[in-house]
Amino acid sequence: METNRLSQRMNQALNAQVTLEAFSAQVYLMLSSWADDAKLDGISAFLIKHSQEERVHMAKIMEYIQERGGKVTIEAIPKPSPEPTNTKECFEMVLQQEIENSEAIYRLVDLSMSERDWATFNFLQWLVAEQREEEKLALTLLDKVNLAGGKDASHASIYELNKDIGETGQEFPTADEENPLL
Ligand code: OFO
Repeated sequence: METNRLSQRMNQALNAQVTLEAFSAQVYLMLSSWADDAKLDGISAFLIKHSQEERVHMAKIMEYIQERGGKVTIEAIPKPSPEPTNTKECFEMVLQQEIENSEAIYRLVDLSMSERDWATFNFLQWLVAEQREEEKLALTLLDKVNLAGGKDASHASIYELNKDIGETGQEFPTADEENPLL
């Protein structure tokens, strides 16, 4: 008897999203490491916490595939693009990454609708809502960077920006809470 409740195509597409979330976590790690090297400790701390959030997304999708009787296959994670050269570029990369994630999730929603796979459609609504929040956060941070002077920001405004972003809250559960398999 077939016990995988996901179509082969959906299983593969969700698996690709697992890899994309892992890639996203790598992008945030790369940005955090750039910020640390640039002595932006607040920005670096924010980005490393966000990297963990991407790992929570990855773990939730893995758990969903397994719950439906599917198979998770761990693939290689591509190398992130080169480091930014200033804070504005850093937060443009953050926004770009989030938009690409949203678009990949929308393609999954389209697939779930075309297959009338309502369980997956329902699961994906959590990620759609999550992406809406993440795009909002990324846009707000980019606005702050631009207000501080963008790529021509003074040392004084970068100092304030670093402090402010370091204090930006990120409410998200740990991977352990989200995925008891971990
Ligand atoms: Fe920041 O996004 Fe995951 O999905």
